[in-house]
Amino acid sequence: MNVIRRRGWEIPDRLATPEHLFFNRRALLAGGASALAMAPGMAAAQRVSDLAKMPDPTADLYPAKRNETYKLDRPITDEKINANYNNFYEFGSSKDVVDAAQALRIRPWTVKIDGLVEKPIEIGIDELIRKMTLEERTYRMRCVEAWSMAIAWTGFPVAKLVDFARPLGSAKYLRMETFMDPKMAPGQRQRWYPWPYIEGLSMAEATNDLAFLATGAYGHPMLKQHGAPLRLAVPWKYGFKSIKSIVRFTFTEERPKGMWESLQAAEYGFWANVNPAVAHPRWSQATEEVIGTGERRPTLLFNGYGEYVADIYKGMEGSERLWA
Ligand SMILES: Nc1nc2c(c(=O)[nH]1)N[C@H]1C(S)=C(S)[C@@H](COP(=O)(O)O)O[C@H]1N2
Ligand SMILES: [Mo]
Repeated sequence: MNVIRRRGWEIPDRLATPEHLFFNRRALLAGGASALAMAPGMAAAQRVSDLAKMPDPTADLYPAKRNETYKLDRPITDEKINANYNNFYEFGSSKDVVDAAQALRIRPWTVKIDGLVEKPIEIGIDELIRKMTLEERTYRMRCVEAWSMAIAWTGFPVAKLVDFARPLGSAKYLRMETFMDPKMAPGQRQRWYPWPYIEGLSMAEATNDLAFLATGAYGHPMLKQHGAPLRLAVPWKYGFKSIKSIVRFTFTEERPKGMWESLQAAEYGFWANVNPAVAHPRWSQATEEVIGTGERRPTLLFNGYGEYVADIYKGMEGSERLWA
């Protein structure tokens, strides 16, 4: 009897349980104030249109040469679909954040590297990017909400940033932090989220060749909604680990606690490797909707990247490797 027609990439609600479901109830309790806070002002709109005219200072580095090591088992998701279906809670809790995300100011952009390093530094994004050799990689991306995409990222391995940072032997984890600017990002005015967005990797994960810092996608500098100007891509882990718009890398001895982990430790564990055999506490992870195709496919262990990353987790089987 269901006669509602959907485009392939619009997942029926029953299949796509959003990361934030639990918190929506609290949003409702908070009343209309949050809805008002989300309305963009005229000044912001003006600023956005001015910025849109600014050329990207690294545009000449694109497209970068593709590294053919990482092959896809499906076509690359059309950019128009990918660019209009995003999780970026700083700009709203729906998938439709593309307009709101245009308020993100991506220059000047300073990246801080600190914690257990020989010498803490701050570096401008353009200088950092030019110190690295950009390459293109095609990766799958699997969101814990049970949808997936395939993307051509441009960027450099996290391992190169680690080399550049010169961490001390005592560093066990890499903690990453997104910008914090509630004036620019209306989602950050919603105080029930413990902003800023934080994520972390163990040093073994961070230095695995698959761990990638993306500065662009689809052959050009990154669109704002994808987490410009610097965003993590760890394709064997659930999407929420791939933190966007990073401003700080901190090497730590203590395991960092991600924003989602702080909110719901039982659902968004530190390790959170893609595993079809272990259900999220509220839904199965056995299959995924391939955005843009209407197709459902079986989800693969480590999202199909086991040959590169399984060794990292030897001996951790059955532990908190999946859902904390
Ligand atoms: N700072 C920040 N990073 C984030 C998110 C976010 O809300 N804020 N969402 C995460 C989630 S849940 C997913 S699935 C991916 C989505 O990336 P995409 O919009 O480029 O597909 O970004 C991740 N990184
Ligand atoms: Mo996600």
